[in-house]
This record gives sequence, structure tokens and C-alpha cells, in this order.
Amino acid sequence: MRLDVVSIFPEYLAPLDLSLIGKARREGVLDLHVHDLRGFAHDRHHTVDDTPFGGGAGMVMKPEPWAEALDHVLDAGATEGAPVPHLLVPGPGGVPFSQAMAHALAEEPWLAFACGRYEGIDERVYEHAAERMPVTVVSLGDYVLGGGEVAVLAVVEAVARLLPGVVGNAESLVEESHEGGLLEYPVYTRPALWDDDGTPREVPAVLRSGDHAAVARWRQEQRVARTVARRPDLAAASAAVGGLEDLQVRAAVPADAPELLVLQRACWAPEGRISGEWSIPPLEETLEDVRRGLADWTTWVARVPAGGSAPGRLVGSVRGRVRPGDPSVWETGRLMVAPDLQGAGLGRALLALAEAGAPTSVRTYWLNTGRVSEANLRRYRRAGYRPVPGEGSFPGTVDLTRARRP
Ligand code: JD8
Repeated sequence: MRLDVVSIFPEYLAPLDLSLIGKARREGVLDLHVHDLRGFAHDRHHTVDDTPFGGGAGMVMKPEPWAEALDHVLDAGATEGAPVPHLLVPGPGGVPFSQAMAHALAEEPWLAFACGRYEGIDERVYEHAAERMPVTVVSLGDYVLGGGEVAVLAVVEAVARLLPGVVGNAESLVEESHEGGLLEYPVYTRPALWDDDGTPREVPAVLRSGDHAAVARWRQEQRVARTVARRPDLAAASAAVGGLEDLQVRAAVPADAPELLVLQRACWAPEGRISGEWSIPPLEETLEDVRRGLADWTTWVARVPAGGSAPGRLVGSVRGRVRPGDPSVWETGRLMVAPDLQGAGLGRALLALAEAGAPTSVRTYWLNTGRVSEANLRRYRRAGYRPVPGEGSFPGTVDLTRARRP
């Protein structure tokens, strides 16, 4: 793969001489060319910037040096197989870079990168380039950098390590974060028992068991649990927790509390009517109680994504926690779906999300519902839960549990 990078700080790309990328260059897998933009500004000071039309702070990069630099790259790199490169221009307003984009770019023979600085590049340069080659404005993430070089380092590393022969054992590419939509599992090496300054730290026994199937199960469980805990948006989109793909799922924040209060009152009102018991926590809690609950439980909210019927609308929620004092039990609660959306499987998907968030210490799932809530009891029975004999944890309720599959 040929790579061309244009920047006013060519030394910023020096890290690409190191590690896997450096080795790939020495072995000819990567053909990297770095160009100093100032070489295409022919005045005594090699000026590449000027004041912005329309006023405002900062400077803008001039079009002429860029046009000349890009035309030089086009002339220098054109081949039969790759007449023009795919030009990537880092910018905070660009398409979010992702592992999927890295895989797509890794299929291309020639990539070029235009590193902007100052307040950005004169917009006409994008027009000039687009008339000559495919152009993608790409963003590293929702934060502001001072220029495009850091983004180029990240994109080149993410793309190059997908090229055959760059990463020694391609196997290790498979189970990485963002491959398959889940985060990576925790890794350990010797010593099996580490005396960390008097604190003994042991490697999980399953990893030393030699039982490859058990290791694979444990690692998958870890990947799902981590993804649900740290990136519920990814978990919701992954096969691991089906049924939430079309919703924006994330960890709840205090600002969600008012809508959560409304949703829980709407969802438990029928419970109150059925049981005649209105003084139950979901109906009596105050906004402050709901906020406090967010501190004691891991709570997820499901909202209609931008572009949906009611963008941002809260349509579902669930919470989970390890039972205080008993890490083998995972408590799921406040499973709620907007009344007009019930019966479409969202409840089951939210229950699966909460369960998937349970750490590996958990062996039993627990939840509680109204003793006369037939619909809920049927739903939980279908999900594998069985009633615990005797009175439930709250008046008029029944506890249900399900064993976690080993
Ligand atoms: C290229 C100039 C700085 C940006 C005024 C600060 C990418 N994820 C990302 N955040 N920021 C960038 C990025 C920032 C850049 C340039 C990329 C060229 N700047 C500008 C606009 C506001 N200054 C980026 N990828």
C-alpha cells in the first residue's frame, strides 16, 4: 500500500518509523511518503496561511500551496493499478473513524492524507481535490485537536496493522475490541499468583484450567459484560444483546431522572390498579429518589435515535447491580418499556442487556414483580426465571431467580 502525507510538520509523522509500521516499511509492505507543504509555497517565507475572509480569530491555510502539493502527489504516485489515491482529510467535523472504516481503507492500494492546521484549509482545496480523486473528511473523535497529524498517525496505524503480514499472528486481530462489536476480554500472564506488595493477585483459575471451551466461554462472557458496562451503545448494537439495534442505548445520567420518573409511574400504574396496592416504591418515589437510585444501580436508558420518529424519546430502561453483600447474585430492576411500545420484545432485550452486564462472579439472576402481575410472571417464566417460594422482598410481590448458565 502507498501512503502520502502532506503536512507543515513532517517530523510529526516520525513515529511511523517505529514498531510494526516501521518494520512494514522496511519490508516494503508499506510505501510511505511524507511531504512538507511549505515546499509548495514559493515566497521567501514559504507562507501557507493567511487571514480569514469574513474576519474571525486565527488563520486559514492558503489554497495554492495545497493544490500544488496534491497535484505533486498525484503525479508522483500514479500507477497503472492505482491512478489516483483516496484522499483523507482529518477534521473535527468529519465522518467518525471506525474499525469498519479501517477495514475498508485497508483494501485500497493508495491513501493520501492532507494534514490541516490553524483554523483549517481553504474550502476550495476540497473542491480542487474532489475533481481529481475521492475525498473523505474523517474525524478521530468528538474533541478538538490542533491539526490533522495525530489523526493520520492513528488512521495509518489502524489500517496498516490490518494488512497481511504486518501483525505477526493475524489470529490476534480476530478477538480485538471493535472486531465483532464487543470490547476485548482481560488478559493475564505469569506469575499466576502475583504478590503485589503484600496484596496477592491471582490469575482467574479458568485460564489455568486447560479447558479451552471453558476459557472461550469465560472470555466471551467477559467481552459482553465489559461492553455492556462500558459501551452499552455497542452492546445494544451487537448480536450479544439482540433487539436494541434501532435504539440509542447508553448508561443513564442524572439528567435522565425526570423522564425516568415519568416512565416508571406510567409503567407501574397498571400494577397498582391490578394489585390495588398503590404505595409501592415505583409509584411513590420522588425525583430525588430516582436520582439516588442512579447512584446505587447501573441504569441503562433506551432512546429513539436522531432521525427516528420521536428523536431522543425515552422508550425503555432497566437497571442492574450485584446484590449488596452477595457478589454471586445479580439483581435486575425497574425494567420498563413505554406503554405504547410494549409487546414488541423491547422488554426481553433490555432484560438480556442487564443480565449481560453482570460480572463473572454472578451465578444467579434475581428480579421481583407483583404477585398478581400475570403478564410479567409469564414474561419472566419465558425468560427462564422461576418464582422463589414464600413472600417476595416487598409486600405483595414475588421474587424470581434464574441460574446463570456456567
Ligand atoms: C484537523 C486544523 C484545528 C479545528 C479550530 C482548532 C480530527 N477529531 C479531531 N478533532 N480535531 C481534529 C482536527 C483539528 C484540526 C485540523 C483535524 C486542522 N485543526 C482547528 C477547527 C477549530 N481549530 C480532529 N481528525
